[in-house]
Amino acid sequence: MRGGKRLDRGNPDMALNGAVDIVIFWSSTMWKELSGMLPPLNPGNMLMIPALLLAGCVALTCGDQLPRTGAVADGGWPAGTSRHDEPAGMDLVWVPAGSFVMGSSPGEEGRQANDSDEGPQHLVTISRGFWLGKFEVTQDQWEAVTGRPSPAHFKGARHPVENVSWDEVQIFIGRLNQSAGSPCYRLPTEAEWEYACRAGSSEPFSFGRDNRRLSRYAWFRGNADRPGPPGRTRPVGLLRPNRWGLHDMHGNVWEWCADRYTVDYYAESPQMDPGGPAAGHRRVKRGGSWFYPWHNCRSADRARGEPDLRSSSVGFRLVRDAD
Ligand SMILES: [Ca+2]
Ligand SMILES: [Ca+2]
Repeated sequence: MRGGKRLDRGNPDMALNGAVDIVIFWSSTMWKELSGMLPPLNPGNMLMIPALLLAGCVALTCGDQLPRTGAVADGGWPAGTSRHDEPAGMDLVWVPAGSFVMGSSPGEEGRQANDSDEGPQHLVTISRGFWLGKFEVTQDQWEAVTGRPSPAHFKGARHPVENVSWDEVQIFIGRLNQSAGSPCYRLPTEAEWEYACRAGSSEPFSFGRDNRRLSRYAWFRGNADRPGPPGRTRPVGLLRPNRWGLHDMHGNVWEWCADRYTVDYYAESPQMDPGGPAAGHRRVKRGGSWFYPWHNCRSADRARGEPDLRSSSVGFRLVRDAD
């Protein structure tokens, strides 16, 4: 059985905003590097500045090593194109191929002393576009696929399923692939997850750097306990999506990724489609949750868990590979 074909074209403005963010980031990075090479400014060498800026713009346009923006169409769909997928009963969003700077700098606001695993920042290329769940997998979807009651601690058909281990998610994916007739569903890699979470932004959050705005996008410790009972998940999709139309990437529940976790992986990961270290027992989870403070919801924050860990803070969303 194949997935539904209903397509909803993405908003080109959302994609363009992401492109502008990346160009600004790389322009400022290039300027910092260039300014470190310059002699002290005086009327004679100030004439160099326009020439260097022009050279920088040419390099941004032509350089093979510089990132393509996340706005480049891939497979014929712009970022944010949505699709309803019948086998999984999920809404999916198209994430186009592209490149981004993964990780955070040591000075990023909110990065903690034990967040050194977010560095070094490095260029990553996602070579193939993919469909990603618009929402975390919900309890009604879990029950439809498994035929069993949701194991979640916080009950609700449209709440994210949690209390599911990485190992149990693999069983869920196996059943879904069986019903789809092909191995098209999987967890995102950690790199795919961060790329999709950022949606073109190089700031700590997909919406920028002001964590006071996080309540508009994420359920986290700062807002998940009011109104109503202390801390809990909320139905998916109640808050604003990122620029590519993905909801709850920041907060609600942490999301399992496919990769194994090691603290120093970024020092050795390949640029093209990194898939995590070859060895290691723990698995990556991303995005923070209703129980965790704002800084754990940053796009670059990394966390890990044993593959048999069950927690009311941890759920997942799925990738469907392009047909
Ligand atoms: Ca989440
Ligand atoms: Ca962390």
